[in-house]
Amino acid sequence: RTEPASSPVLSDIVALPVDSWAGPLPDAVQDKATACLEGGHVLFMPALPFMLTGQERELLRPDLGGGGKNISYDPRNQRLRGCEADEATLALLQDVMARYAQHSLELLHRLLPHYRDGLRQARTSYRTAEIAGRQTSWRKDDTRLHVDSFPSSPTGGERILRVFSNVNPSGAGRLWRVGQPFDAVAERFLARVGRPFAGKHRLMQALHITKSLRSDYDHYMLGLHDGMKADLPYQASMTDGLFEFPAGSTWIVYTDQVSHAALKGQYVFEQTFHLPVESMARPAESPLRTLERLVARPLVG
Ligand code: AKG
Repeated sequence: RTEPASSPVLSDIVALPVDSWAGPLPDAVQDKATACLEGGHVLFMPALPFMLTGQERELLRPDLGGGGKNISYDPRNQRLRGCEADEATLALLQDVMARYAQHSLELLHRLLPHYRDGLRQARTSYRTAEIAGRQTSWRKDDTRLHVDSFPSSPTGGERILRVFSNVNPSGAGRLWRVGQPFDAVAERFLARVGRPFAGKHRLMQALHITKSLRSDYDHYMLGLHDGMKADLPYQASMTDGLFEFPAGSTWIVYTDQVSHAALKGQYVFEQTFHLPVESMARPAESPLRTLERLVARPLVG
């Protein structure tokens, strides 16, 4: 880690002076953003709120998500999923989500211009449920430390980069825990993940368990995700790294690299992006290259 070891909690969170969704940013801010993000830090913009208009504030209702984790929006086809509401509310929500998708794309273009050609925008989500006390299976329980990996949507080694904005109307923060650096997590959990049997990835695709062919990389990443969440003594031993993202703030993080748990909070917007490892300034820092070093063989292709 590049930050001083004397501040173990804040060293994972790097504050940036970004206070608008548009307009140029100094080279020094861009360079710091790329280096810190790729080095496994969370970029925290305390003065960058995602604002809702008066009417849009009616969307701050827990029942809108129908008890699910996400209302999701696909900017590629403008489809909304996971929301139970009348036509007018759905139209309003669609506008807000499209605006968040647009704002977060512009923000990444300005902050990380180097990524522009490689960046692929995926789903936008709106999370209306209070995290604390939510009942889920252990695998879906995001209050346990984990790195992100999606069982049905393999990335084939591409990065998972996410932008979050806390829009809580009563000022409540979103409480996260940030865990060990990726190489420490990988060294600890990789040995427990068995090698996939020959033909497993094709079989899972044929059975529609995965939407595309899973790579060995996806297999190991899912193994880390599940291994971390299933290991309760490990979870209990990770007591540091708490950070509360205040209402009105925005943060950006490689969630496939930074082990994180979301412990408490309600009402957040989130936008997911993917990026090929080759588009990074330092591909050697990626989970793909780290895992390949540990298993001493290529994990995709
Ligand atoms: C995840 O989506 O992987 C989480 O851990 C949840 C983060 C959040 O909603 O704050």
